[in-house]
Amino acid sequence: MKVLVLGVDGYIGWALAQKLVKKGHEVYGADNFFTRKRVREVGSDSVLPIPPISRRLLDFRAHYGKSLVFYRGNVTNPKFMYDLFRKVKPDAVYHLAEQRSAPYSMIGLKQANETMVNNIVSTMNLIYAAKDINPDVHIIKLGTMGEYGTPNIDIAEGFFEVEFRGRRDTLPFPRNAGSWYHWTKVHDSNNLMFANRLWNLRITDVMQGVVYGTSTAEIKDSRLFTRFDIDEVWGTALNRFVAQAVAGLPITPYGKGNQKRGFLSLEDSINCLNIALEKPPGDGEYRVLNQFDQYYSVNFLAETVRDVYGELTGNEAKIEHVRNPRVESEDHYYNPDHAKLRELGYKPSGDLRGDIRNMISDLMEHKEKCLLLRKVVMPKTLWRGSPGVS
Ligand code: USQ
Repeated sequence: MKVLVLGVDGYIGWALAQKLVKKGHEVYGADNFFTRKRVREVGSDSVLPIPPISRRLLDFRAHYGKSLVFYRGNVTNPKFMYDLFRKVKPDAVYHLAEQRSAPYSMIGLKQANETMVNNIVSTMNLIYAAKDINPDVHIIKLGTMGEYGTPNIDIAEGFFEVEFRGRRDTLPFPRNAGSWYHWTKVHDSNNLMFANRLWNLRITDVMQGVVYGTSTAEIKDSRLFTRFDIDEVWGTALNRFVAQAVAGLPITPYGKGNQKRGFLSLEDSINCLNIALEKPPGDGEYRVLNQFDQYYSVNFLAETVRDVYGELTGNEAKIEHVRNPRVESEDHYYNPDHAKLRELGYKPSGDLRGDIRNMISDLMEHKEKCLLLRKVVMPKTLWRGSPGVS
């Protein structure tokens, strides 16, 4: 298949491209290096070294014996998106090219607007390019479990049957996001659903949990590393906790730490995204997949990292609850469905402690870099402090 990965230079994009080429697909990628640039702007960097794209592409070719055809450009530019579709004529396209950080979207109005435009406009461009140029393409769009929020009832997988005043209907499960970033994903889902109704586009909308990990089955060589962020803006919970332990910093559950989220390893994320490709929805179908392995509380993850780090190194990592910079429930019910990917063949690796052990070993080799980034690890971006125009 001809597969186009938008956002191929990112954490998931680069790992996914390797999986796809190994599976025998023709892989095309696009990126404008937004993440590299914005990560530098908050004084941070990927802990695992990632070379410039020119070097990455050479190493990719040397390792896999096949090229990744790369296009540099901005997916919020409709002309760039249309040209890509005309040149590549993809059978499937992954949209991983959105601004992906909740804290980044909460820094202030400028970043909130940038996130809105980047994410919503890029998805609109994708919808129209698909409709005008290649209406049979399978769109695999990365959404987030955070679209649903944390309601006090079970969370369905996209749609649910509801009875109200004696009448029944199947409706989209309510979305109630917790950052401007997460809301952009809700808007995207609404737009994709409507595009499907208008033009019968074939769409998989992936509600993905928090991804963790330093490698995948493909990434066995440091020249193939994907990025790994640990700062307060671009790093995510479990990745940060492991890096904090390695750097001798306190592990930081926010607030009470009883908030729960769905988590999955990078390896599982790539496998699920590959299953979505290999088992596509029917013609004209819009489907939603809740993509995560298990849900955990932040406290449970912090304690597990502390324990595994202790077993592996004999050193003690400290846990320090810090004031929650976010506006979110810290104690809540959480029970999302996640059956569909399993029905399609997803077998979770299911070894959280083993994954954490591997991450600790990988990061120990880059301990200096973790130490260098110490200044940008503690949370500074306050949800309620988000400034407008000064
Ligand atoms: N958290 C801590 N301590 C930290 C960092 C985070 O307690 O040092 C807590 C947060 O308060 C939150 C939870 O961990 O309750 C998850 O935060 P996160 O930063 O790991 O993840 P989040 O901001 O929700 O976003 C990440 C990705 C995003 C993806 C999302 C999936 O950046 O792209 O969509 O995970 S989900 O969380 O399911 O919506």
